[in-house]
Parts: sequence; structure tokens; C-alpha cells
Amino acid sequence: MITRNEGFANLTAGYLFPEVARRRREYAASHPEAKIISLGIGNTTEPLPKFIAKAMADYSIGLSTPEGYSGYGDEQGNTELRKKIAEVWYKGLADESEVFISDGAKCDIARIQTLFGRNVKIAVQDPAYPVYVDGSVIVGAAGKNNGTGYEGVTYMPCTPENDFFPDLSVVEPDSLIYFCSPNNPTGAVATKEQLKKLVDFANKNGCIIIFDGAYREFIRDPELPKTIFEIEGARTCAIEINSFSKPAGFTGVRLGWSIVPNDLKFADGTSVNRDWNRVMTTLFNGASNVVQAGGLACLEPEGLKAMKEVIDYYLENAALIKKTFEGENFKKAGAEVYFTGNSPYIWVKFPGKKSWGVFDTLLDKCNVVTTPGSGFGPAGESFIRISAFGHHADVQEACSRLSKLAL
Ligand code: PL4
Repeated sequence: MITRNEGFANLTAGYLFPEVARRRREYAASHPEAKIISLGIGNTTEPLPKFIAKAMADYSIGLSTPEGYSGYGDEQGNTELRKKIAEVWYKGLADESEVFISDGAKCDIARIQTLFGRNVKIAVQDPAYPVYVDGSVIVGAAGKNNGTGYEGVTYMPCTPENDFFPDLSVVEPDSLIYFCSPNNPTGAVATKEQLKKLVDFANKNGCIIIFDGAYREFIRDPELPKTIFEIEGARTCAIEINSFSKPAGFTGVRLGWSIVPNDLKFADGTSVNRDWNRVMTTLFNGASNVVQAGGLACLEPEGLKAMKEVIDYYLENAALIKKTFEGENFKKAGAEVYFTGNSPYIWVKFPGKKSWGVFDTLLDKCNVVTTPGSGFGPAGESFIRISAFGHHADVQEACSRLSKLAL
């Protein structure tokens, strides 16, 4: 018989978000009267801007005509969209040959692991979006969990004590470093100086950075970098993975992209861009043509304006959530609130408590779903993450319940 990929046996817990959903379902089944509000999974809730939806509808109708029909496109993506992303979002910091269109950032994070195989050392921010580590375990780049974390993974704690920027000296040379800014789950955004430190470290130590910028459009502080390619030296050490999910509400529509600079090389001098092109053409068949038409509309002035308005809407929710967790009742319980104003996530510490315990309390007493910080890594223990994605009315109701909670 075929032996099981031992990576699956090495995974010590189910994937975080289905686990949150399972606990919510279980609670709902035993409390049918509960009106549960989810501030857990970072899933967009507001309708697509009309201008963007119409572009997809028009393209779709066009497919029913001989002039408008198209079949398979280039696996790397529609040339016009690649060009537009390079122009609008990278302003000359990347060119179209370095842009690869995909069906979303999570899928690229998974595929990118085929580029490096199982013999690469991994370093991750701790806490981090769980796909980086779980995906590494599945492909065998990370091994068994020894109780403090997976073998082959260097955890880089990002805590209030280090202002959520890690001590890079713990990272071994020649590592693949996953770095997310604005960060999920802490909401921290690395400054230009911090990213410069990261880039210099990577260049000096033969590392490659996988920079996840999925929340870039939440950055409101003009001093903060929106892409790692704003940093001198990044073109020789970084890959960026990104997504239309959060800015455009494309979580269900599915569209993302990666930037792999032509200057980035493996140890033997071969081009990473060339191998990524091979991965994308071999293991991917191109993003949906209808969806790519939507992506093009996002990058028109009207689309950019509409996306900003939706993000402003979520940021208003975030400000209310922050204020709620800074309320007297939470203060008395010792809660510490971290929110930068540049991300959809509020990160709250409950010193001395377990994340899943706080999760259960908020679900049971307020019928509000959050995400336990421990699910993002060992340094997330005692924290919970609250997502600002939600209708205003739901967030207001959740905050009203939370503000009355006696802890
Ligand atoms: C729940 C840092 C959310 N089922 O939509 P994509 O694939 O383009 O982007 C996914 C993604 C990539 N990078 C980061 C992210 O935070 C996310 C989405 N994360 C969350 O609540 O943390 C949705 C999670 C989804 C999942 O497993 O990704």
C-alpha cells in the first residue's frame, strides 16, 4: 500500500479556522437561542463595489459572443493586468515580467513551497498566519512538533516587549523567512527602518523573505511601507505575495498575485523567477478570465476609490472594537489592547489566561466569536484576535454586549 505523507501525521492540531468554526457550530447547536456574531475569521462582508462587479458581469456576457470568447489564458496572468499591478501598486518597483497572477495569496503560499522543497530551513514570525508553518509541515520542510514548536522552524517572537519586530539573530543562515506586514494577527506594520534591517539580514545571510502583504491597503500612515520593494536591497532577497481578497472583497471571487524579482537568485546562480514561472505554468492554469477583468477594474481610478471606501468602513469598525476593549471592564481584568490603525485586526492580551479560555468566555457570555491567539503560534498564547470585518450594525451590537461583560 502507499504510505501516508508523514507530514500529515506530524501536524499536531486541525487547521485553526475550521476549528473555530467547529466550536461555533457546537455552541450554536447547544444554545439555539444565541444570536452569534462572528468577529473571528477575517472574511469580508460588504458587497462588491458596483463598478468592479459590473466589469466582471460585462466580461462574462462577452464570453457568450464570438468576439468576446476566450479559453485558457497565459498561466502567469493577463498581460494587461500584470502591467497594471506593476504600474499602480509598485510604481516602477517591479515590472510586468515579475508579476504572476493567481487565485489568491493562500494558494501562492502553498505553491511557493514546491519552489524550495523539503530541505529548506524555515523562520516565521510568532505569532503568524498558520498556513506558513502548517504548509511547511505538510511538504516536509518542517518536522515533528516537540512540544515547543515544529522541528526545522525557527520561531521569531513578535511581542509587545519587542514592539512586534523580531530579533533576527535567532534566524539561521540560508533560511526562508515568512514575514507578514501589516501583520496577521498582531496588526503591527513594520517601518522602513525595520524592513531595511530584515532585508540587510537576508542579503547578508543568504535568506529569502516571503513577504505577505495581503493587508497593504489598510495602511493609512503614509510613512509606512506598503511593499517590501520600497526597501533598497529587497530585489535580491524577497518575494512578495499579495491578494485582492481584502481590498476588493474578493475573498470568494479569488484573485491574488506574487512578485518574484528577476534579480533574485538561488545559491547556484539560477533565477528564482524562472523556476516560479515553471511552477505556475506547470501546476497552475491561470486565474479566471472573468475575475481578472474584475482585477483590472479594481485598478482603475473608480475602482481604487471604491476599494478605499470599503476599507475605511472596516477601519471604523476596528476603531470601535479597540475602544470597547479599552473599556473599564476589560481594563479591570488587565486586558492590554494593541491596534495600529493600519490593519483590520485588534490584538488583545489577557495576562495569565489561556487564549481558548478567553475565546470560550466571550462566546458563552457575549455570543461573540473571536480567534484564539495561541492558534497563530506559541507567542500568541493569552491573546485573542478580533476581526473588524463585519457589518457596522453587527459590530456595534457585539461591542455593546462586550462593554457590559463583567470579567
Ligand atoms: C480563513 C496574511 C484570514 N479560510 O484570500 P487569499 O487566499 O488571497 O488570502 C489569504 C490570506 C493570506 N495571507 C494572510 C491572510 O491573513 C490571509 C487570510 N486570512 C484570517 O482570518 O486570518 C482568513 C482565514 C481562510 C484561510 O484559511 O485563509
